Amino acid sequence: MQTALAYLLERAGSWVSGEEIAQALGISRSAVHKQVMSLRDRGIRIDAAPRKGYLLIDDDILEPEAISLNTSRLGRSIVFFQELRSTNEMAMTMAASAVEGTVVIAYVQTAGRGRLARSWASPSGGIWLSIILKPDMHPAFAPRLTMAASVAVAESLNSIYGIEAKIKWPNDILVGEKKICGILTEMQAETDRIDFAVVGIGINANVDPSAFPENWNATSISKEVGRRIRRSEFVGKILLEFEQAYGMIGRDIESVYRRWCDLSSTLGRRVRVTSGADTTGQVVGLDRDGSLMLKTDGGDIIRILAGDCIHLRINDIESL
Ligand code: BT5
Repeated sequence: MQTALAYLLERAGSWVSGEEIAQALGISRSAVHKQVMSLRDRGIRIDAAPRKGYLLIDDDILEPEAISLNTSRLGRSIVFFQELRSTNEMAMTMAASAVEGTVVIAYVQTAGRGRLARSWASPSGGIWLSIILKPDMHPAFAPRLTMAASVAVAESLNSIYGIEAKIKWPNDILVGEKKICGILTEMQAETDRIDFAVVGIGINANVDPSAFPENWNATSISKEVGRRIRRSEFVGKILLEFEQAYGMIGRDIESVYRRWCDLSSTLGRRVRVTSGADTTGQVVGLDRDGSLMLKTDGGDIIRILAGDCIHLRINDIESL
């Protein structure tokens, strides 16, 4: 236990005396008081009352010391912002001099970005974070970073909240057909090696999806589970799952690839893929490099490395 905030979080909802915190942290009561005052200055709502001590009012906070970290490298450095244009933009700027595993996180993004210059709505209540990576990897394998992140998020949604999340190729996490998370991997690379990569993860956590345009077909964790979640806990879980998956993709892709296929909502579907031109057909496979194998309506089997994909309604898997 290192900070008053971490201690108060553990006891969220109850009054905790300054004496108790001071003892647990091995510091003086006035040092505890100082920490609490500075937390309040940062906008964290903590009540204080004589004889009762301190009470953390809102436990859904994302300050670095609140995040439940069990990782060995990822998130050891967390750069936190109340508001930022985009965590990916910031992470790309910082990456060259940052240590691998640095995480950039913000409560609100004012210019959150999706792929192909699209924008990503990032109101307060979501999880908007980016992870800086320095993988010893050929740029052609970069889609594996998105693969690992997708598996980490989908499995975490499932294991913590019982949400049956699936992966829509190439970078969405869906519940049913509704988007709960989008992933944006960007990198700087030479022809044969990646200098650094940034994996951006946007999750509609405690967000009301009815505030978004209907045609986005969005959902959120709070909508799915019917209550607000504690985001600090979920961020810790995703970072742990991602660290494990990331550790595997460099040497043995098989386990992550298998889980990615099992979680795919695109495999077997009739889709329209836009990658330059539009192609309609049936998805007959997913490959270890992250590509999609499409049996076109003309009968050819083609491989698509990147693009936008729309799931079409008729789901005829008989011809597989
Ligand atoms: C993505 O793009 O899905 C990648 C989104 C990545 C966002 C994270 S947040 C942290 C990090 N920092 C950033 O600046 N970005 C990353 P794409 O597949 O292009 O989907 C974008 C489309 O999703 C938009 O055109 C909208 O239709 C829809 N959309 C936008 N905001 C959304 C939201 N919050 N929830 C669901 N759908 C959304």
